[in-house]
Amino acid sequence: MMKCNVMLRKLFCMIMVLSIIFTISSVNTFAANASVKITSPSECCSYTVGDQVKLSAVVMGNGHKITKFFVKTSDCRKIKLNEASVKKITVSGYISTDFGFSPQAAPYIKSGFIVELIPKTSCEGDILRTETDENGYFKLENVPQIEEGYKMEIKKKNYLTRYVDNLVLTEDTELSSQDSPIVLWVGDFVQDNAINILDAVELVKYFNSYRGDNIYNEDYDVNRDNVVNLLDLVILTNNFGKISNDYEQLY
Ligand SMILES: [Ca+2]
Ligand SMILES: [Ca+2]
Repeated sequence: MMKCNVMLRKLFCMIMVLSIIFTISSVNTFAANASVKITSPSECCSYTVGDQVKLSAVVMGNGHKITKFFVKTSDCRKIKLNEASVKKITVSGYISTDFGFSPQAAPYIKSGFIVELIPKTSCEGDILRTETDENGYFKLENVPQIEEGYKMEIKKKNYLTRYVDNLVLTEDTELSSQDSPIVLWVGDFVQDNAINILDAVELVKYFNSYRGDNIYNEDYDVNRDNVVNLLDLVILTNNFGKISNDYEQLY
């Protein structure tokens, strides 16, 4: 009886393995340039037999999805499904702001904008992140070209976060140029996606302070001229009342 159970178990395993191989093989017959990838939960994870994974056949190039498969395995082996060969692209651009500042202040103002690409259907570990250099330039390389696209967030301390809801890219893309950068508005000191009286109150706490004195805080020296004064307040006032949703959708 025991021996019979072992035989049955081996037979069952073989059937399951063959069914997976057959399924993947059959996907590849849909088109010469089709590839198989895991669409759920994510191709970046390892799977244990018994997990349910969702496979799809994708024609690389135009991202058209042909069909979907569900594969359910149920024995005790641990398997690793290889990452599908997904086209990788480069996403770059320039970010700046809209108020005047000196050339000496430019590196401080233009650097440090954090750019994140967040896959619309994958796990958090897949978030791609970089930040701008002193010229406001950023570049993300080896970005998987996924048909579902990305959400993009651009943020920096004291700036109003800018969101892009749907970014579908199929080739290397420069999102903005040095002459026409993506603009972020300054003044969201209390970072709640709105520039309002709460932010003004914070700035006023440091009003008329100079670099080197006890009150000065460069976070509130918006134009980085070593003094927190009326100029900084005017810049804030120009953005007063704005919320993140007021940004134009970029793409
Ligand atoms: Ca705020
Ligand atoms: Ca200032």
